Amino acid sequence: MKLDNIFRYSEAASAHAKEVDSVGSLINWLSVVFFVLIIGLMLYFMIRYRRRSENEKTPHITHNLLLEIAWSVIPLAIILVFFVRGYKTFINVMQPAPYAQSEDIYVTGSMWNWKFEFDNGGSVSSISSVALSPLKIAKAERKNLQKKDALTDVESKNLTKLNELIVKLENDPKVNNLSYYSKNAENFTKDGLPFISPKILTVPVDTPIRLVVTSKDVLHSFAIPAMRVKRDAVPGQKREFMFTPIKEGVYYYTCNEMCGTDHAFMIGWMNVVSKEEYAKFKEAITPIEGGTPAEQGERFWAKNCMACHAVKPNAPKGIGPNWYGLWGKERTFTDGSKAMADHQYISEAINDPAKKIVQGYAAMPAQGTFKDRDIKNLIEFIKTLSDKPSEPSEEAEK
Ligand code: HEC
Ligand SMILES: [Cu+2]
Repeated sequence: MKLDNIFRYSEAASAHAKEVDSVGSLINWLSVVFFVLIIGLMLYFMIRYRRRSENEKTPHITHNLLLEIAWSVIPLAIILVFFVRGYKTFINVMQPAPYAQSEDIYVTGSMWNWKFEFDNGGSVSSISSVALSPLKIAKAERKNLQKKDALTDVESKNLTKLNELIVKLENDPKVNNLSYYSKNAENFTKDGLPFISPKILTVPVDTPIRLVVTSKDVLHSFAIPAMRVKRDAVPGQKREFMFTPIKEGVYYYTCNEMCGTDHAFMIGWMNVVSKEEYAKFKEAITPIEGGTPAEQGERFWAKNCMACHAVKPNAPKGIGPNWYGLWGKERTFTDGSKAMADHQYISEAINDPAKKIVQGYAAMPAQGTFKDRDIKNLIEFIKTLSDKPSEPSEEAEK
């Protein structure tokens, strides 16, 4: 048995996991050493210097300089070692690599599940605890009915039935605890359906994965123990972290912030698969309606922007600049300043066209404000308008 197994780390399945464990082991072993040393000395001194008779007097010692310096400097040195090792590992995980190299997934926590959105517009969610409890399903249905202004005969009968069912379920101790829990347990069984269903968070092996974490309601925290990552999900903020899975397999993720009654059910599996499998997974979750973000962006362009902006190489000069090859290109403006065509620039060019005017053109007439999602789609479309669609890297949204 390896000595470190005493500390029972979960499987180390990401590139930086070993490093995290070694920092952990260092701290744990030092704690063991100091525990034994301190408790040992204490016990020894208790016996060795115990009071032997009623009139024994303790010698008066004011201080010992050497000893005091030693017990200040040695712990300081040890703590500095913790700091340097911990900081190096921390930066390694939290400092994002360039976008082009990573697979970016948006993670949104809400009461009580996680939603994962991929760059092809597809998304998967963890199983919401609401869907697992017959009581919660009934309550959700009742709420929907109660929202309506007028109910049909059938609906009002249903409402009566639901009310009866809810009372019955609420008084059923099995539903309130055991069966509820075991139903969850079934859903998270390793060999159960979720693994072959596209409903599982799936990521490719040996690829840097960037998770952009946020929350819809309260504070949650997204953690994958086997990857040794964890980041708080804060409403209104997009927080990033990266990891590179090194082993195919199934690992669990969890909410690590006590967020309310069903906090414990904000769990699910993450499936690490080969790159080929991953491509299949992504295909499976591609939305049928609406198309990919790039396709939606193209439709948006055809409706609103086609009159002035061409998108084919070598198109004749129009009223506005051709978008072909625009992504990542350096733009020069009438005032001589320059900027790179990235997320920030294109969003600004649409929302505030008078701010920077491309050299050789008249100012673009204001197009009104568009939804964040439309602009995102449009940018995805513009990214495809080049010989090298993945270049340059995607920019962080600030
Ligand atoms: C009436 C013509 C017209 C329409 C319609 C129009 N634009 Fe423009 N657009 C221009 C002109 C002219 C420029 C160049 C001057 C400038 O930068 O403001 C421009 C510049 C741009 C740029 C900067 C391009 C570059 O090469 O750096 C972007 C991005 C852009 N437009 C987006 C849009 C979007 C998105 C739409 C549709 C919602 C749209 N435009 C509709 C005329 C138009
Ligand atoms: Cu939570």
